[in-house]
Order: sequence, then structure tokens, then C-alpha cells
Amino acid sequence: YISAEFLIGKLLSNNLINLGIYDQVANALKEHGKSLAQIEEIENEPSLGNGGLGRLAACFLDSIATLGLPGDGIGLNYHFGLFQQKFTNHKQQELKNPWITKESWLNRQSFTCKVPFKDFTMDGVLYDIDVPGYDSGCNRLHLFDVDTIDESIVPENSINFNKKKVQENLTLFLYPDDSDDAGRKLRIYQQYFMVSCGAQLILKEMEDAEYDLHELNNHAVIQINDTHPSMVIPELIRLLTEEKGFTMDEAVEVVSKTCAYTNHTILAEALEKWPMEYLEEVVPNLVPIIKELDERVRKTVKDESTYIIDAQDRVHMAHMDIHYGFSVNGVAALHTEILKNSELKNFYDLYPERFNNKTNGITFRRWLMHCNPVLTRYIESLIGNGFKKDATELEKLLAFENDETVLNKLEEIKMEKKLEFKEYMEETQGLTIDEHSIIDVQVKRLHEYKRQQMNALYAIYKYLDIKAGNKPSTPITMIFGAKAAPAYVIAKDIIHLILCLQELIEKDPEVRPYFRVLMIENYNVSKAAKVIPAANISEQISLASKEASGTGNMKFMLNGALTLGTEDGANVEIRDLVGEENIYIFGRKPQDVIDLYEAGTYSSKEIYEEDALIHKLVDFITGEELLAIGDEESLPRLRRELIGKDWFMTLLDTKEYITTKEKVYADYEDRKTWNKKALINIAKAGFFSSDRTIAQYNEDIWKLK
Ligand code: 26W
Repeated sequence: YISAEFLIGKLLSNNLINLGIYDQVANALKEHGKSLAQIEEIENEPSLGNGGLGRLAACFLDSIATLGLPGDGIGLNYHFGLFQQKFTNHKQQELKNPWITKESWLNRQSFTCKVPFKDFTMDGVLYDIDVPGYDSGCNRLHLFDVDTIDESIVPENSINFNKKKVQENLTLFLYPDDSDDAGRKLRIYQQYFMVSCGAQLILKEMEDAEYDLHELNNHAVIQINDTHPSMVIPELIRLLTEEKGFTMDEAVEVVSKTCAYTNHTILAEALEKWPMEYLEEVVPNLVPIIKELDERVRKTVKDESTYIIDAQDRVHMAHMDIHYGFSVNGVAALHTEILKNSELKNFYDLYPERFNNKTNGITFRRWLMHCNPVLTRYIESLIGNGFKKDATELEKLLAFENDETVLNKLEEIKMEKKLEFKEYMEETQGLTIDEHSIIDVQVKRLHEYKRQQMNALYAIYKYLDIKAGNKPSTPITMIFGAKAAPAYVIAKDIIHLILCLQELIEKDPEVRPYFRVLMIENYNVSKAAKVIPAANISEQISLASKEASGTGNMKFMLNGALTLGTEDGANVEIRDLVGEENIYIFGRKPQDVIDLYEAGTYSSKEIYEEDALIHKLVDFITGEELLAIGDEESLPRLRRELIGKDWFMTLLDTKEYITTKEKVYADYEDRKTWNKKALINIAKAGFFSSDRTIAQYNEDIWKLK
């Protein structure tokens, strides 16, 4: 499983749980006056990922090992990871995130390899991290690195560095800023280094096992996680032809049967296409092979839109993955349908048999057993522990959907997790949460398509509503957690707006007792494990058709939160499982949105001018209250963006969002019914175990013995 990201999180507790000795160790420490939780706090969180794709890869490794499948991860050992987020003057500041110490889980291996670039060769070195399965075997995460890295080239309070000094900077950061040539080329250096080391490791393992390399596809399968590792295809072909005596035909044949590609997004900016001149500059030895692969397509395929090299001389990495792989999968039913019917329809017409869906999943070891042990134990007391190996057994909980004792106990557990989260927020950010409030959470990467800005407009609505004298019967706490890509200006403006709203309300005695807006700083895997079990509402409000799947939606569902979301990604499959009455779906439907983009008729300006409420909410962004707190450049820029562009149709769904959210809050007053809905969501979450997902990858694509 080759991926640019592995968002593995802290490993101490995960490893103890998977080894089946968590409680034993926790008790032994307790007897000596120590706390396992405190020790876990000390562990640095490896920051080897950015968002959903990286966390999915980590869940997959856990499930591959748990199912006893022979599969390892291949990635890069980023010394400073993504970045550490700090709030300064209500804005995101990025700091480096050093995580490697001598106690880290990294084990240096003897394997080394040479990676040829244009004017120099780099020496790849290998670190392994053990990946124990739950009550099962142990696989590995292979992280490649170079010994020439110079961490000192990154100044103290920043993540900027000389992007041209590749030998010193190659594995410093994940997704280094790519707003200039040097940054974009550094992406290619990183990607090629990863796939060359990975390919050389795979061939070495084949030779160590004395397998015939012509049978490569019978001994190995390479799952290409999004387009970042796509160069593994030409690199394997290069190694086989240049070093192992294969003809081009033989190499193309065996590699095409070995590689499979997963698509994680339909956003154009993510479907990488590199200018040929970049590749000629960075990896000239791959260029002839990429050209040959493109030539072969041109000989047999008429549809030019599928060619690897386009008329602007750019190399479309996903096209290479699809032509020269044997499987293409989307990550949720709706996403795969959109790929087949629009985004990749030209390829679906060519290779219908290659397309398949693999709806994402999450490991229940981390996202239930570790983050919510009290719920885990209670479930076990009701239905036994079979669900720990077969998550579909959670459906046995449906027998208790009208059992008041069980529903009350669920509510007690939710309160217990809220109190833990309250303590955590006090300790880490000095913010005191009201545990009797409804906890309404939106935690995910900051991106306009995920529409945190629409949630912020709701916050403005609620603030004004309370100022007008309408006090909610149950206090409301809205929690945000999100990192924005350093160069993504509008995303950082949205964070700025949220932090200004937080300050405005914290300082308003008329509003604060009834309504809070709080942002978790440096949201990461550990913080997710604290906030998700405490949540009542899971905000999944992306513009329909844009969220490939989502995986936070599954984590919230498993921990008894109700989903407020659009008909997008895996929300659709959650609704199908729990039923319309146990989820809150709103907003324009995917096909409507696709048609609106097609027609080019959406105008946020029209909505802003015609709807008085929308007008008022949007203008509040640059009203005197917020300008007194915020930045006079950032807030007006965001307002202009919403009125003048609004590429992800925020204003289109805002009214319906407000109405629906008000209904959710009203329904919370009937706590018995709420708790029943929560129980049904937990009972139906089994489908989203990554054990099921991996079993399907193995059944349909990998066929590992
Ligand atoms: C910086 C360039 C870039 C662009 C896109 C880096 C990473 C990407 C990934 C495709 C973004 C990502 O994480 N996608 C998410 O993948 C999850 C796992 O399949 C899905 O659940 C999310 O819907 C999808 O947004």
C-alpha cells in the first residue's frame, strides 16, 4: 500500500490494544501510581499525514494486519510532518512539528538503495514501524528517508526553507508549499524518491524469496493511493527493462497486472498533471518510458482525452494509473458512480471491468475501543465481545432500541465523554465548555468544498437570533477543528472568521451562557479521539458530489453522534443503513449540483442581493463587531469571495441548513428519541469497519493468500 500520507497517530495505546494487553499494562502502572494516559500524552504524534487519505491508509494497515494479510505500507519519513497549527491574532500560524526522538517507533533497517536524479543520485535508507494486528500478526510500515537531511535549514518559528536544496530538504515536510516552481518540483523529487525506493524494495523481496520476476503479479500487488505514487508504474518498468533484462512488452505486461489505483477526490486540483519540462528536469530517466507508455495508448485508443501526455505537454498521472493498472476504485458508492458517469467516464467506457467501489472504513480499535472504552465495555455487557472481530454484530444492539435503561446509560456515557473533553479543553486551551450544552462538531481539513464557512454563517445567525432575545432552551456549543494548507488564503480567512466569532461570543455576556463557538487548536488524530466521543452532532455539510467519502462521518456515527449532512460521500450509505428518520439530510442533491456547474448559472451575488437574511449574515462578516476584533484585509476578502464567487455554492444551501439545524436542536429536547436514534446509529456502524473494507479489497482486487 503505497501512499504519500500515513496519518498513524500515537502508537503506544494502539499497539497495547492490538496486543491484547492494554488493561493489564494500565492496571500494572496504576498499582505503581503511574498512569498510562499520562505516558501516552508524552508520546510525540508522528505527523506523517494531512487528512482523510492519510488517516485511511493508517486504518487500512491496522486492518490488513488484523485480517492476517501479507501487506505492508510504503511511504516517506517526514521529519517535520505536515505542520503544527498555532493561533496567533485569530489566525493560523504554521510551525514545524518535530516528532522523531531516539524513543520513536522507527527501526532503522539495513536495506539501502540508489535513486537516480538528473544531476545526482540519492541514497535511500529505510525505517520500519511495526504494525501489530488486533489479536493477529504483525506487518510493517516502510518509511524511506535520506541521511543527508539537514533540519537546521528550517528557521525556528516557520515552515519555510530553501526548496532547491533537495539533498537537505527531501523528507522534511509533507506537501511542501507548491505555489512556485521549486515547490512543485520538490513534490516530484519526493514522489519519485518514494516510488523508486519502494519498487527496489519490492524487487529485492522478490529476489530474496527466489521468485521469478516475470511472475511479479502473482506474488505482489501495489495499491496506488491517489496519484502521488503514480510514478511507481514507469519506475518499475525502468528497473525491469534496465536492470532485469525485461523487454518493454514484458515489463508493461507484468506491471499492468501488479498495479491498482484508488481515486480519493474529483477535485481537479488534486488530479495531478505535471508539466513534461518538470519531469525532464527532475526525473529525465523516466521521460522516455512515460512517452512510450503514452505512445502505446495512442496506437490503440482513439479518445484523446484519455492520453497520458496532453496537448499542453502535461503528464496526467491518473491516466497512467488507469491505462497501466488493472483496477480503479472510488471510496464510496456515490463517488464511484460519479467517477464512472462523469469525472472518469471516458475511461469507464474503455475499461468498464476495471472500475469498482470500495467504500471506506475506519479501524474500530482506535475509533471505539481506544477512544471510548466506557462505551466499548457497555456494548460488551449487552451483546458480548464478538463485535470486536465481526463489527456487524453491533446490530444486536437494535434489540435495546426501546430499552429505557440502555438509552439512559448511553446518555450517561455521552455525558462522561463530554466531561473528559471539557477537562481536556480546559487543560490545553483554557476554554471551559458547558457539559450540559449540545455539542455540535465540525472537525476536518479546512476546504471551501467542506463549507466550514456555511457553518460560520449559521453561527452568525444564531448570535443575532440570541441578541434579538430568542434564547435556546439547551445551550449550544459549536466546535470546529481544522488545519488549512499554508498557501490556501481563503481557507485561512475562514479560520480567521471562526476565531473572531469565538472571541466576539466569549466576550458577550448576553450570548455566552447560551451559545459558544470554539476552535480546537492543532487538530490532529489525538484531538479527534477526544472530541468525537463527546459530540452530539456530526457536521458533514460538503457541497453534494464533492466529498468523495468522508471518514469522520463514520467515527461520529460509531460514537453515538447524529449526522447533519448533505447527500454526499458516505453520508448516503449512512442514511441507507440508519433510515431517513435517524439522520438529518439537507441541501442540493449531487446531480443538481453537477447540472448547475454544467449550466454555469449559479450566482451567489443574486442570492446575496435577493435574500434579506443571507444579506445580513454575509454583511455581518465586515460589520463593526467583527472588524473590531478581526483583520481588515481578511474579513472583507472573505465577504467578497462569498458574494463574488462562492465556487462551492455556500449561499445556495445556507437557508435550508439553518432550518435543518434548528430542527436538530429542537429534536434534542426529546432526549429519549434522540438517544434511540444514537443507539441505532451505533448499531448500524459495523459496515464502516475497515476490516470490511480491506476484506473487499482483498476479495476483489488483491486476492492475497
Ligand atoms: C495537496 C495535494 C492533495 C490533494 C488531494 C493532497 C491530498 C489530496 C487527497 C486526495 C485529499 C484527501 O485526503 N481526500 C480525502 O480522502 C478520504 C479517504 O478516501 C475521503 O474520505 C475524503 O472524502 C477525501 O476528501
